[in-house]
Amino acid sequence: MLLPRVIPCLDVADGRVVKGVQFQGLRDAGHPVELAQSYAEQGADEIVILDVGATPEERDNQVETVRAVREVLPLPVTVGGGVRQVGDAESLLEAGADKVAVNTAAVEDPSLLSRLAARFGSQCTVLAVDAAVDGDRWSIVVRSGRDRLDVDAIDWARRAMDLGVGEILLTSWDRDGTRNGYDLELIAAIRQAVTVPIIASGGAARAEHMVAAIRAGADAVLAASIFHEGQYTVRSLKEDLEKLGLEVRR
Ligand code: 0VR
Repeated sequence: MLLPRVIPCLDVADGRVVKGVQFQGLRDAGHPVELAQSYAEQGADEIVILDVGATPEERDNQVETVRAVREVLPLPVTVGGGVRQVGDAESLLEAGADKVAVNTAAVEDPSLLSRLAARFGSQCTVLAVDAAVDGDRWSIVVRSGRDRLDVDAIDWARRAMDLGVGEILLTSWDRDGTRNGYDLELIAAIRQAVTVPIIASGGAARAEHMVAAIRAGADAVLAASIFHEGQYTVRSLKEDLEKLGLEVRR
């Protein structure tokens, strides 16, 4: 059993880290390079940088942000947001990203996933699934939560794995920014459906939430709010995880 990864997430718009609730009400949370550097110093295992801006210009900014982050830290970096074609992924990987996460563009054209995996390898190809509770199932949301589609999130994750995806970044839209804990049923359902690693995302407030997500089947736990608002450092959270009996990477 691999040791679980603790992954801070930087949602970036207009060159600044932002944070909201259910992708709304985005507030400034700092500078991406400075935050990435401090999280690395605190013991983060990996960083996710999500471009949550809405414009093509943001995509160019994102490449520069990745380059600047890569210059100051050696950690694995996954980058997502606005990746629409192989060329977008290539620019980000060339700038120093290790993995690229795709959501909306893959829903519109699932073959993008197999083309990314064929070109760069499955280990670089991450499917971002933003899932919202929809009766007794979960539907996917795209375009930064603006559109909810009649697509079952579990079926979509399974299909994406068959298309060559190497990891699932699983965000609960309902839990995002709420501090109510991860959607454990969603994690368990996706765990049943895929054999690739799952990064749980959305809702983390404390170590207990992360332990529950790992026990539900996640291989890694992502958080944004609690790190940006300073309640915890990555180090203090890892100490809490160890007190709860969860062995983590030093
Ligand atoms: P918390 O740990 O609950 O703050 O959230 C972790 C994770 O859900 C967020 O960092 C991020 O994945 C939310 N995603 C999106 C977005 C945030 C703002 C706008 C758009 C998106 O499209 O994923």
